This record gives sequence, C-alpha cells and structure tokens, in this order.
Amino acid sequence: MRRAVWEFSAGLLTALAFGAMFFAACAPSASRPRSLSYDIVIEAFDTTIPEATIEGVTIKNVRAFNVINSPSDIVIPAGSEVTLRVTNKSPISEGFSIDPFNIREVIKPGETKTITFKADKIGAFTIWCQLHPQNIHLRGTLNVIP
Ligand SMILES: [Cu+2]
Repeated sequence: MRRAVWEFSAGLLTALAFGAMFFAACAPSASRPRSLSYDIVIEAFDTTIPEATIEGVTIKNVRAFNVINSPSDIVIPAGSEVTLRVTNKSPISEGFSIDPFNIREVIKPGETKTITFKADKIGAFTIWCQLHPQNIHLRGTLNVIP
C-alpha cells in the first residue's frame, strides 16, 4: 500500500515536471520584441484671467494655454515595436515630436494620429510640441529601458 502511494506520487511529479517543461517551451521568449501600444491625449487647459496685477502693474486679458500629454511619460523595454495613438483635444493644432526617433507630427484639433516606431535606442527622450512656445507645454519623456 505504501509502495503504491509512492509510485503514484512519483508518477504525479513526473507529469508535473513534463507539464512545466511544456509550458516553459510555449512561453514567449524574453528576447522576442514586444508590441506595445499607448493612447495619448493632448489636453489643453484654457486659462482666462480678466486681469492680473503684478508688482503694481495691472494687465488686462491675460490668457494662457497649458498643454499636456496624458500620460506624459512612457516606459518601454528596448526593442519593442511601439504604437502611439495620439488624440488632440486642444482647440488648435498641436505638435508631437520625439527627435531621436524622427517623429514630428502635426495633429489637428479632434484628430487622432497613429505613430509606429521601433524603440531601438536606450535612454530618456523628450516628447515635445514643435509648434508652440515651450513655457506653455509640459514636456513628456519616452523612457526606453534595457
Ligand atoms: Cu502645442
């Protein structure tokens, strides 16, 4: 009886070991390039201040746009095939640039553009709008990690 239990346990362990090997063989290899996609929304916050008094000087009709990408930062493993779907919710055309990957797009209000590239460089790369002064934009970062 004890021997039968032992034999059954040994058989079960063998089956589990083969099962584990089978799943290991089928699991995606860590070195295979991954396909990653992100949805990015360019949001504009229209700040209208009728007037502001700064150091005793009153300025009328102070208007400013604050434009951000959401999410502003992206982290991806090197070698990934990347798809960015960028939607512009700003009332004006916005730029979307990542210079080291030769990405330089102009996206009209309400438009969504799909940008694909391979993350074949490691580092932290600035995502920025090439159309407008940088003091009204929050820059983003594309982080490509080893
Ligand atoms: Cu802009």
